[in-house]
Parts: sequence; C-alpha cells; structure tokens
Amino acid sequence: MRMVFRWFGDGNDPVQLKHIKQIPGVEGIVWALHDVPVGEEWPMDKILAYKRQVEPFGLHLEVVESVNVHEDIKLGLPNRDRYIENYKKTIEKLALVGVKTICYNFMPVFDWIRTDLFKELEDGSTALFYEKSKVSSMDPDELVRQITANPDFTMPGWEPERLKRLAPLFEAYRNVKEHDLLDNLRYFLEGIIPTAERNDIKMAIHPDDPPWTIFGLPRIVTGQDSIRRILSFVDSPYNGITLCSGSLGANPSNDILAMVHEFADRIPFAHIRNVRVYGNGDFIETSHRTADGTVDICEVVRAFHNIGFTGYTRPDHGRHIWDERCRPGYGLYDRALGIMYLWGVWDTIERMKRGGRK
Ligand code: DNO
Repeated sequence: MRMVFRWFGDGNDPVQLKHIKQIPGVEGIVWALHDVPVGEEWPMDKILAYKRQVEPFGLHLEVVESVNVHEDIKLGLPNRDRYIENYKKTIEKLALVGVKTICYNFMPVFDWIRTDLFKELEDGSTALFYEKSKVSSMDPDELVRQITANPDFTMPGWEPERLKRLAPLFEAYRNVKEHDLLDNLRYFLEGIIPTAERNDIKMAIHPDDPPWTIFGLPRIVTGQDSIRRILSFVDSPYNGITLCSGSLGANPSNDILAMVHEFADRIPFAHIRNVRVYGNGDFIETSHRTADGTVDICEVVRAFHNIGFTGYTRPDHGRHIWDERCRPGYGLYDRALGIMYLWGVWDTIERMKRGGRK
C-alpha cells in the first residue's frame, strides 16, 4: 500500500505541502491541473511548473486525479475523436514527469453529489451528507426549469460553471440510455488504453458517487457486475479501477471485499474511507474508524493486504474537525487521522503475519 494525499494546488487549497509531508507514510500527492478546461490538452509548461513546486518537499506526483472526460466523449458526439486525441496527448505528457496512474470518471453531467457539505455529527464535527429523498424527489425537468429561472440556484458540490451548462447538457442526455453510455465508454477505452500501455500509465475509473442513477441520468459504474463489464471492454492491466470504499459503500448491497478480491490485479488506486448509511438510504461520511460507519474498514484493509496490494491509496474524504477551514471533505486533520488508522490496521496485520516480530 503506497499512501498518497490529494492536494488541490497553491491558492486552491489551504493545506500546505510541508504539512502533508509530516503525515507518516505519505509519499506523494494526488494532483490535477484544475484550471485547464475539460477536453483540452494539458500544457507541458504547467505540468512542469507543478512538478517543480512539489518535488522539493520530497513528495512524488505519480497519481493524477482527474483528467476529466469531455461530455462529447460520454455522449458519443462526432467531436469525441478530437477530445480523445487530446486525452492521449495528455497521457503522453504526464508519462514524461513520471505519472503512473490516472483516475477519471464517466458520470454524465455531474461528478459526486451531496445535499449538505457541513452536516453536523454527534461530536460537533461536520461532514458531507446525502439526503436520498431530496435528490430522488427532484424531477429532472423541474430541476432544469429551476436552474434556468434562477441563476443563483445551487446544490453543494456543484461548480457554478457546470451549472451554467446544465440545461443544454440535460437536453443532450435526454435520449442517452445506459447501454449508449457503456458503448461510449468502450469506444473511449479502446481509443486511449493502447497509449496508456505504451506510456506505462494505469487508467483507473472511479465509481459513480453515489452509485445509482440520479435525475434520470444513466450511471454505469455502480457495483461488481458493472465493473466486471467495464474491465472486459479492454482486457488489459492498464484498464483498471479506483476502488473507492466510500462511493461503493453508499449502497450496502455492494460487497467491497469481494470486489477487492475479484479485481485484485486491476486496482492501481484505492480510496479508503467510511460512510454511515441510514435505513432510508441517506448517508454521511464519518471518521475512518470501522465502529463509526457502515463499511468495515478493518476488513477492507485486510482484503487489500491479502491480495498483496502495492497500488496507491488515499484516505479520500474526511470530516471537518478542530475548527479547520478547508475545502469540503478535504481538510488536513481528519484525513491525516484516517491515514493513521489505515496504517494502524495494515501494520498490525503485517506484524501478525510475521508472527509478532517487528
Ligand atoms: C470526490 C472524489 C471524486 C473523484 C472523481 C474522480 O471527492 O472522489 O470527485 O475525484 O470522481 O474522477
């Protein structure tokens, strides 16, 4: 298990590299050029500038999250070939600075969604929360009407830029069904995986978050069967997944341990965090501790240990604790605590396997 930590870059993230460096066992950051518009080729000078900034701290840049996929690719529009070419060029450039894994997602229109970014937990900390009925009761047409009529309309986790394009995007997806989206993902993978292979970069698709259909939009990375299908589209170790215990764990019928075992040689990257799922389908992101949530983090770590996992791991999200002001879900303190929990479990398993010796 190689521990890494997501960092959004100077000016974008109050967390500092010198503090990340002090978390035990963290060897690199998970990064992206957040200011490059989706679909465009990443400029080499910006990639190199990022590298120059991070490397003095002794942290590597081997994991990128995310090189986002243009909607024209997801929609299968004629323009997609141009965007796929740009994607390939970005892969080639990232290889030049030592990137080994690229995390991406294939969710239409939205990335992750929550209904409250600062929901209070019993201990006074706050965390990302999803109220299922709030989202499922929202009719997509009504949503688009509200957004069009009210430029200030927003929901947590939605960037204003994305919202501006929302109405036309919803329209574009009106006739796109799950099998279309799958076909478009297959086309994308057939286009990029040979480049990833040549450049020794493992592609790691992130599960949909939450892992079910929202606002009538198709979602295709939701559980074991769908992941198996996607991995079969291009049968190469370079076509892999980001196994995210929190995203998949929001649906308690997902068997995360079975997935770790089944997809063992196709997981270049793991996001390990806990989530507490309520009976009505709502969920909140708790501390990493097994006792605090629905996902058995000890067993997840044990499963990774059992498969001899040598991929990258990040603690994913954390709560907001100790009055920290940070990006929602991405504070320093709780993610650092999460890392120590993960190491604690990992090191204990390791020691037990060696018969108690250091
Ligand atoms: C949430 C993250 C996701 C993830 C992308 C991967 O904080 O786990 O935004 O980065 O879906 O492309």
